[in-house]
Order: sequence, then structure tokens, then C-alpha cells
Amino acid sequence: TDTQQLLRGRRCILLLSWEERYTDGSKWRFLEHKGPVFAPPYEPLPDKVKFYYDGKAMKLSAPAEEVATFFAKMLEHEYTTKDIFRKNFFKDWRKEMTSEEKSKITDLNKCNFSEMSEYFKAQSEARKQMSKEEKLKIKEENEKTLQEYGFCIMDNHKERIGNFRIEPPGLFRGRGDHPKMGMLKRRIRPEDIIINCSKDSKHPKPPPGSKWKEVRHDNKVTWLVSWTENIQGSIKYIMLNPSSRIKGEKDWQKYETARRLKKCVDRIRSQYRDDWKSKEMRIRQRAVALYFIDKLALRAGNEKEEGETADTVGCCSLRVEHIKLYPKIDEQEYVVEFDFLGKDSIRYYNKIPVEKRVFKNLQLFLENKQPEDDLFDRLNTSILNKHLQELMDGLTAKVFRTYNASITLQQQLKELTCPDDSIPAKILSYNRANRAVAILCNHQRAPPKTFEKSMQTLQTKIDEKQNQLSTARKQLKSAKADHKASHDDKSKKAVEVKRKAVQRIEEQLMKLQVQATDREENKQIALGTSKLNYLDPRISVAWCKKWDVSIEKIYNKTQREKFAWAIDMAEEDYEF
Ligand SMILES: *[C@@H]1O[C@H](CO)[C@@H](O)[C@H](O)[C@H]1NC(C)=O
Ligand SMILES: *[C@@H]1O[C@H](CO)[C@@H](O)[C@H](O)[C@H]1NC(C)=O
Ligand SMILES: *[C@@H]1O[C@H](CO)[C@@H](O)[C@H](O)[C@H]1NC(C)=O
Ligand SMILES: *[C@@H]1O[C@H](CO)[C@@H](O)[C@H](O)[C@H]1NC(C)=O
Ligand SMILES: CC(=O)N[C@H]1CO[C@H](CO)[C@@H](O)[C@@H]1O
Repeated sequence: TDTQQLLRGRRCILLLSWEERYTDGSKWRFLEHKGPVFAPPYEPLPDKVKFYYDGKAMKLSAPAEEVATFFAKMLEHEYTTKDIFRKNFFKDWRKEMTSEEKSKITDLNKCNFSEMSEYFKAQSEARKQMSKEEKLKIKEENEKTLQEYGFCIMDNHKERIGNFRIEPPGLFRGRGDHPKMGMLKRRIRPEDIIINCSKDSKHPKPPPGSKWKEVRHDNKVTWLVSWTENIQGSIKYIMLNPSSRIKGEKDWQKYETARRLKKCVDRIRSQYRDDWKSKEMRIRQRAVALYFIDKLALRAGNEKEEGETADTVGCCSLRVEHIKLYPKIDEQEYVVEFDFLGKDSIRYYNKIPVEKRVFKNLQLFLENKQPEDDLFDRLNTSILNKHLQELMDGLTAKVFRTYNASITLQQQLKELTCPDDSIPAKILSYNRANRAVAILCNHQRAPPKTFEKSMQTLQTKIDEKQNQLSTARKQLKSAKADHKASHDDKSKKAVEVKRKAVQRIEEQLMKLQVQATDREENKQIALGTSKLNYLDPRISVAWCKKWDVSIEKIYNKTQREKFAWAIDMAEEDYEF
């Protein structure tokens, strides 16, 4: 498969990379690629498909017709009823018209695109009805394009390129009520394109008769192609795929740093515990903050708090009003209650017992302060980060999160996986372990709007399956009775067939029930963020190998590409 092809050789790439890292700050020495794949040129409509203005058929010039087709393709979408969308579209469309067209077509309400719209609907219907051979042919053509344009050579490695196709022109949609919706997203031409490659490489050729805007050789950046898009004026890039060496290596280093923390975390912990007794207030505050970061996986806090509109905080910027101290509550001693808005304005709420010394220190920090005062008045993010660097090279608050998330995943997997479980039950255990981490990292979400409905659908399926099962059981019972009466081979076979049917339905039912449990438990938890950013993929890969669960059940396609480095180098030194 695709992915397997990509993975080949990954291990040796990573083992080589330490000596290939350049000391002069450059990202590559050699970069060769074929440039982008442009959107196919516009194909004029057949003559029989007419556009009507004010009830009369009218043949449009090719540029005006092309833009009209963008609108026609969206005709059934709510967008085309919105005033801003219509206004922006009409203004941009008129720019593409000949002067004669401009003078005739003055009111969008008099334009009738319905034949065009019908034509495109029929075309998309025809595409769905294509024969196997036709589909295969398209697939082969895509594969050929991928082989030609989808890879580049960066230094000594062939790397997959992310999005080498340039988006076709169309009408800008934007999110929500974007003021620019309906504007014409122009066709990108070779003259818009800046190519980045090395001087000594074979430069990509522009399509015949055209020229690149510029060819440059900047090895401090990793993009291959860039252009400026006309709606927002933002710069677009073609870059390497996340599975590429440069990106994979960064990811790998992150988890290696977390592993290094594992080796020295005991030393760090005993040091901050000593520091709780320090004579210096700033050191005590630093030590308590570090304890929170370690124990609660809190973020350090923003470096640039000014200019932030949302009032979100991290560990260093906690204020007096964000915590409450209870010397004794609910049978527990020394309890701290946290309640604040963290990153992306997600509420962090937690009530946990802490060590006595931490509690006493917190009481001290709170003395003579107002609710809006800083809890740690002798500490800020840069001081804390500097201290972390001194404790271990590359250490940040995030490394504690990564470390704790990864080790928690490993412990949970070990605890939750039963060797005798079926594959679906094992996957449920994996998701539960993943959820434990997401809760630790405070990755909550609002239940999806479709939640109730999709649960209902699933419940209906379960009910149906249950009915099927009782029918199948009855049939098995009567087949057994028949066999008892006749004792012939035919009835014996019938019993076997019915028994298998019952077994199969039982398995299907179990799968559905596991799915329902999983979905219910996942209602308010977002698994993606921790999976993508905090969990060492090597743990998941090793778990899959150990229990013979295919990796596709744990990671989807994008995730498999991102973690290609880990999938290939899975180590066996995890215990589950
Ligand atoms: C648009 O044209 C089609 C014929 O192509 C016609 O059936 C339809 O009624 C017209 N719509 C309007 C709103 O005039
Ligand atoms: C990870 O965080 C949890 C929750 O606060 C904590 O109880 C646990 O000790 C931490 N584990 C490690 C290994 O740091
Ligand atoms: C943090 O505190 C130190 C020492 O008080 C100070 O020099 C530094 O400017 C502060 N940094 C920020 C980002 O406030
Ligand atoms: C894979 O899962 C992530 C969530 O973690 C999602 O954002 C992404 O769209 C998924 N990709 C595919 C190809 O399904
Ligand atoms: C030399 C040069 O033009 N460098 C530019 C390359 O692209 C980056 C953006 O990725 C710019 O920041 C550099 O200025």
C-alpha cells in the first residue's frame, strides 16, 4: 500500500539524521522537485447548455462563462441566497465580462443558471455511475501524477510532498458570515508561483509558454512552492508531507526529550521538594509552580500575556481568585480547588489534595493579597522556563505533559487490556486509556450536536440485532429438535449452520454494544489532541503489535502518515 511504500527506509533515515543535522542553521543542502500541479484548464460548456438573461438565451464569452459556472455549481447551496455573497460575486463576475456583456447583464436577479446547474448535476451523477474500468483508469492517472509530482529529493532522501495540487478557481466561501464570501478566488497561473529549490538541482519547468514569477534558493525554509492568494492576500505554501524526515524527526525528538525526563524526574522532584523549604520566596514559588506543572500537567502560561484579549491563564499567571484552600474537606486534608480559564478559554476545574508543605506555602503566598493579585508574584513564565532549562536541556512545561501523558497511557494500557478480550473490546480499552490521558490534559469538548441522534441510530441497530439473535436462537433450537428426531446427516448439518449464524450475530451484537459504550464515554472528551501531540506513538504501535490489533484501528490515514517514523521503528521494550 501507499503507506507501506512511504515507510520503507524510515528507520535508517532516523538513525542517520544526527550526523546530517546542519550546524549553520540551514534546513537542507539539496532540494529538487517538479513544481506544482495546476488545476485543469476551463472546458467551455456544450452549446446545448444555455444561460438565460431576462428570459432570453445568451452565449457568454469563455471567461464570463467560467465564473458563471462557479455560481451555477453552488446554486442549491444556501450561500447563493445570501446578499453579501450575491453582491460580491456579481461585482467580481462583471470584471470578467466583455464590455458588451457588461452593458447587458446588469441585474443578477435576471440571470437564470438553472440549465447549467442541471448539466453539472447530471455530470456528477454520471461520474457516480462510471464503470469499474473507467474508475480504475482515473486511479491509475492519479497514481502517475503522484509518482511524478508527489515526491521531492531533499538531501539524500526521497520525500513525499504534502499538497502538490493547486486548488482550482472558484467562489470564496469563508466561515460564518465572512464579508468576502462570493468573491472570485482566481485561477493560479505559473506567473504567480515562486519556486524554491537548490541551485544545483534540475529546476522545475513551467508549463509551455509560461514563466515562473521567481525561482529562489532559500535553504533556511522548507517550502517548495509559494504564491499569494487573492482573497485575503495570504501566502500559500507547498510543503513536505508530515511523514517527511524533517517533520518526523521533530516529533521524534519531542518524545526522546520526554524519555530523558523520565530518567531525571526523580532528581527534579526531590530538588523542588527541598525548595519548598527555601528561605527565598521566589524559589519557594518556583518550586510550588513546578509541582503543579508536574502533578497537574498545567501549562506554564503565556509569554506574551499583554495583547491577549481572552483572559486565559497558565500556571505562572494564576491569580488569587483562581484557587481556594480547604485545610479539611470531604474527609481529605490540604485540598486545593482550581477554577480558571486555560488555553483556548477551556475551563480548568480540579479539586485535589496536595502535600502539607505545598498547602502551607500556598497560604503564605495568599497573605495580604487581593483576588486579582498574582498568586506567584515573584515568578513569570520566562523565569520558570529558564529554570527548567537548567534542570534539563530542552525541558519545558510541555515536556512534563508529554511525559505524563505517555507514561499514563502505558500504565493504563497495561491495566485495562485483558489478554482474553476480543479485538473490539481491546480497542475499547485503548480508547479508555486514551481518555484517561485526555482528562489529565483537560481536553474537553461540548458534546457534538449530532450526538443524541447518532446514539439513537446505534441503539436502533442494537435492538434489531437483538431481535435477529433471538430469531436465530429459536431456529437453532428447532434445528436441534429436528436432529434429535431424525438423527440424519442433513439435520446435523443444519444444526451446524444455525449454530454458526448465532455465533456470528452474537459477535456483531457485541461489536455494536462496544461501539455504543465507547461513544457514550467519549461524549465530552476530545481524544485527537492528546493522540496527536502528547502520546508517544511508539507506545500505541507496540501495543498494537503485542495484541495483534491492526494499526488502522488506532490511527486514521493522516495520523499514520504523521507517525510513520514510529510505525516503522516500533520497539519491543514496553510492557503491557
Ligand atoms: C430558467 O430557465 C428554465 C429553462 O431553462 C425554465 O424552466 C425556468 O422556469 C427558468 N427560471 C426562471 C426563474 O425564470
Ligand atoms: C501524572 O499526573 C497524574 C495526575 O495528576 C499524577 O497523579 C501522576 O503522579 C503523574 N504521573 C507521573 C508519572 O508523573
Ligand atoms: C520576568 O521577571 C524577570 C525578573 O523579575 C524580569 O527581568 C523579566 O522581564 C520578566 N519577564 C516577563 C516576560 O515579564
Ligand atoms: C483523522 O483524525 C483526526 C482527529 O484526530 C481528524 O481531524 C482527521 O480529519 C482524520 N483524518 C482522516 C483522513 O480521517
Ligand atoms: C530569501 C527569501 O526570500 N527568503 C524568504 C523565504 O520565505 C520565507 C517564508 O517562508 C521568508 O520569510 C523569507 O524572507
